Amino acid sequence: MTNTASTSPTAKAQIGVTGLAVMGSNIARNFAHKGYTVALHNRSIAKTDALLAEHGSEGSFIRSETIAEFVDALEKPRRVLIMVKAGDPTDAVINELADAMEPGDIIIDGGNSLYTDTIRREKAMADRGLHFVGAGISGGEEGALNGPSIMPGGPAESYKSLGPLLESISAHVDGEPCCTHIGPDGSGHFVKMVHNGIEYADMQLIGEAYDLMRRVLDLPVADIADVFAQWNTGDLESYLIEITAQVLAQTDADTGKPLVDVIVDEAGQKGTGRWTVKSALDLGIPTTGIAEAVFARALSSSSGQRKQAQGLAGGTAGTAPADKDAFVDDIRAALYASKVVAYAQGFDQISAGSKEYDWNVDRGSLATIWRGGCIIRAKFLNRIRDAYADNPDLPSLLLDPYFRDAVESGVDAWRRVVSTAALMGVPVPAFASSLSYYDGLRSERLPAALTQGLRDYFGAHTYQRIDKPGTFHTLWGGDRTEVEQ
Ligand code: NBP
Repeated sequence: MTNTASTSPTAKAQIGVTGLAVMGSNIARNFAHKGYTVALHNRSIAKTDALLAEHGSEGSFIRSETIAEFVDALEKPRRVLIMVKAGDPTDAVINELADAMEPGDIIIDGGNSLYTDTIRREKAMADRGLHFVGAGISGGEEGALNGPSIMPGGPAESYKSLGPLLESISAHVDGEPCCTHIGPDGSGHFVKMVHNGIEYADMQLIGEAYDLMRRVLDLPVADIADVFAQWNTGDLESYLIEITAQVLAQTDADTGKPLVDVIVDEAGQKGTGRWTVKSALDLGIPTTGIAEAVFARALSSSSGQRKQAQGLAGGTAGTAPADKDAFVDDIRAALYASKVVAYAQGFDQISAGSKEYDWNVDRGSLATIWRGGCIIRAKFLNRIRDAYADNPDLPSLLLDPYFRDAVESGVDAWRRVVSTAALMGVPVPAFASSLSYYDGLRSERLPAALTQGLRDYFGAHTYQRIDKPGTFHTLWGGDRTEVEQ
């Protein structure tokens, strides 16, 4: 074992990090910057040595080559953070560590694991007397180094020992750490998954706003960059709006065109958006904004089909609004309202997941720790935090007085944007579905009554009446009288 910096040969590390690719290296350095001694391990030793060669002088590290050396370098109870690829690699590392660790030690999985895997792993580790903490970590490589948002689940007891370390490396907003114990077993990875789903919706909405300015208003890209920069000084202030202005302002060195015009328009996805939608379907929660965002990426990537469909007529029903500034303002209002819907739906999914798995997730704390460090960090999250502080049982964010006012005052603009987009043939799946969701939510009666009638007709699925209790069926194939079941 080789020691670097000020670590003496017998000193033990307070935390170990295994998996030293971009995320693990930066988190290890972050711990070291905060004064912790960090044990380092990676499957291939070259990464460990590269980290020590480049950054060994930044703090106190202990190098290890084998899991046995790594575990031996840690003070007890041991705390090990795994930052490897999600799925089978994570299982392999957990099993190897579990064989070398002792009851009471803590294994933290900081990767993007599926929450059901985390539930399974936590149970398996608990059976061996080990604490297993599935921790969602957001903020990308920059956040990992300078302060991510951290969402640890797992046993509350482990948070007593682990919490101070994680809180010290997390981002801070108004002096508060962007890290809190989320709840038992898979809760941390579940909320991180929904966070990523909201990130998908947020980016899709931003993309639609940009596309409208481009295709309906014919604004130059540089002007659109300025609009986003301007929006970032108001209610929409957020990391994603800020970097949208920067990406749009970027000129391609080779062609002199805006960079966005030379990037292939096929959006990739690593899977957390898809997981969020699958979970929403299982829980029966309409997270339409996230689903539309996932589908929009899928459509963008159907390049063969898109190419062949390019000649399809779009009609001539629409004309561009005459007052461009007024329409830009309408788009801003539509973006804000749709964003409120996306967050309202995401928080609904978190409430449903929390209920399903008995996690008792505090939505206000979640909004608090998403204010900094993570990709969806936004001024807006202060409002969400306040909404849950005012009413912890809020049935929907849309019913909080502040958000209700904000959406109601923008609803006409929202309708103008969606209808203009439809008339002009510009796709706005997230804007439009958010507006439909809003209208569905506020409707006194929905056509679900007819759906129930149809289901009863073809499948005798029964229905309930608005005027008396009970379950009823109409004898559709007979004399069409109603019978109570
Ligand atoms: P990667 O997800 O690219 O994983 C690379 C690491 O996994 C390397 O250390 C590699 O070791 C190790 N590994 C693999 Br692959 N298979 C292994 C196995 N069977 N046994 C042991 N180690 C194995 O790294 P990353 O981008 O730094 O992300 C790490 C985790 O953090 C992932 O779960 C990711 O989803 C999550 N995450 C990433 C971001 C981000 O912005 N990148 C943000 C938030 C969370 P090797 O060097 O020997 O090949």
